[in-house]
Amino acid sequence: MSENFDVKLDGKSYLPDPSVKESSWIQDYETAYNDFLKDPEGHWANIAEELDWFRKWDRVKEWEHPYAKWFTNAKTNITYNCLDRHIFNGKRNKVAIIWVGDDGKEEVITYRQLYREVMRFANGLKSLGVVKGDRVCIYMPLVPEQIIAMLACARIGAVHSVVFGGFGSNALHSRIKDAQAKIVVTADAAIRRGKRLDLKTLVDKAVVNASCVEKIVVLRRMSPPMELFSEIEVDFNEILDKEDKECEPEVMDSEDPLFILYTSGTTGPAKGIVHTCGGYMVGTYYTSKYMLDLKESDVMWCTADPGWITGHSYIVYGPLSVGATILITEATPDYPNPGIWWSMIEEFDVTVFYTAPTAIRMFMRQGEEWPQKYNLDCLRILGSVGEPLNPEAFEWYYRVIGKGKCPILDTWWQTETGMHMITTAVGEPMKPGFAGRPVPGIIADVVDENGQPVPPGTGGLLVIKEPWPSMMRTVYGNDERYRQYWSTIGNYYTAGDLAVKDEDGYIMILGRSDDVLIVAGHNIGSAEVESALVSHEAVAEAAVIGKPDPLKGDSIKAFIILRVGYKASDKLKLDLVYHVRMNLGPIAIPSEIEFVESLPKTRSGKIMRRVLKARELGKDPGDLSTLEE
Ligand code: 6R9
Repeated sequence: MSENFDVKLDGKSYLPDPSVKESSWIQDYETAYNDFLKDPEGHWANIAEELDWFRKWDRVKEWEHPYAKWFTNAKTNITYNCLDRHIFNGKRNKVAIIWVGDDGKEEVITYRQLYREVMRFANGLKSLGVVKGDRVCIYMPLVPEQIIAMLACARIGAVHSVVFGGFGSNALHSRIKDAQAKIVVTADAAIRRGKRLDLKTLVDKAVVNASCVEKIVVLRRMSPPMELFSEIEVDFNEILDKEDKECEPEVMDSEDPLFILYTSGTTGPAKGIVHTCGGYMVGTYYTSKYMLDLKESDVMWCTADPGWITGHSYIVYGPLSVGATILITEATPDYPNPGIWWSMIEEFDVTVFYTAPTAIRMFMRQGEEWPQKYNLDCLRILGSVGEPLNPEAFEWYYRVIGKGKCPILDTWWQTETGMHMITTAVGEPMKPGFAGRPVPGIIADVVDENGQPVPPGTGGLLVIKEPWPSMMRTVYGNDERYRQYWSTIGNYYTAGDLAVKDEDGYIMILGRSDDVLIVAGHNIGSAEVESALVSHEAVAEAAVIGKPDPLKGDSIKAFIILRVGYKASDKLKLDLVYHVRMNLGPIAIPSEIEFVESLPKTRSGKIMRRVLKARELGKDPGDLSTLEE
């Protein structure tokens, strides 16, 4: 099928100032990539050497398709690398976390304080009977205690399963049961846009018929404090206070599980992705340092929630293992006004900012005047993740936020991959619309259904050809599902995304393969048509689906959110059709356009096209647990 793909690559690129490259950790992408190719295991061993281990590995990699082991028999603890190592290297008083509440309240936590809190909570968990290998479900708002709970689990070898605090009780219930969690750590409430959202009542519902749960630990933030009734409920701060202040890190085998994380599930029921201690640690440390170019002096703000892989890897484990300062906030991007995030960048001197295209497009819709009110000169690096960063959004981000001086890293990766896989290293030419090239250490390609590479400009399936340290090890309780990832296309890891490569090896992501449109025998990625629509001045966001058409196979229907100041009209519809025709050609023209106020998205901000399609065709949309209300 992929032979029919014809993607327009216009070859426009941006070159950052040479000083960016000179001061970057990676220095030169091509040299780094070629060095990796010459000695793949040496590449990973060198990175692992930068971290602390209780015992070094016997072998860097053992690979028996589709099962990989990395840093065999090595012993470590990821919290040792995120905390103790900095404490013993003169950075006790360096700020680890800056937290800003929904109401503007602030908390600043040094590495020493974080280290102490983690050890105390780890001891608290032990006092509840938690031992190495037990699963602990963390269902919390974005507060420092959420990170403390994650690190405390890792400290004692308990496997955390963080469930995003915006999920409802059904989603929480199924995740608790699937992981057979012994403990649920939660809070009385989250605060969003000035409103209190009860979490504890949702936990109460979720634990009905989940007999695995022995205790519920509740962080009480509100006053008067919520009463704790049954004997299974315990107070977060009480278990902190009772215990011993020291907690040695559990000696973890490199291949011991570190966490389970359920995927965002744009296309089906959630899967419990399992990551291990050693490989995940090396992968997130490596990409935080060499891709995001993170230095200890940086203030990194990744706007995800730790409840997603982006938060696990680039709020918690990556930046803390590098020793940077992280900013986290419970504040939403447009409350009390759409300037709130930019004001925080100015106020806290954020240097590395990492967000999602959905947020960027939301800001574009609000207009440039909001970011222009603030001084954003502190920014050094900008990142994007989660969906294709369409050229229009790239250019806005580059010009309005980065003032034309910050490299933009459009990072392609997945819950399953644990770390960045494809991006444009800092200092390299950036091509709007393209994520970039494989991270040194990764062999990625675009292939047809038989696993044969397709020529540049031809669309195909994105695969990873060789194992990497932070790859998932299994799907919890469903190893068969894991094996499918490595057996769909040849012996490669199949990501489920469509992509196209250009002559320079840059990869553009065209969308999920389930969202492909087949119009008159031509394959069209949903992202291509959406990008063309978003490049029209009136369009803030677009989602397209294929509707069965007796003549064409699929006919394209587009759902459009307009930018502030534009009105829906038939004239505008015609303009949009003309615009797509000029950009992509007649084949990609939407036959129907509907103006909408919002689009169905996952709680992590990805458009759920299958929901639009099911609605449109009057079919069952399938699992909706990840759908944002
Ligand atoms: C990190 C994360 C993974 C899916 C992935 C792809 C999409 C992520 C992207 C991107 C285009 C990017 N995706 N980053 N598409 N460009 N830079 O989002 O993990 O929630 O597991 O989603 O997200 O479709 O396959 P996850």
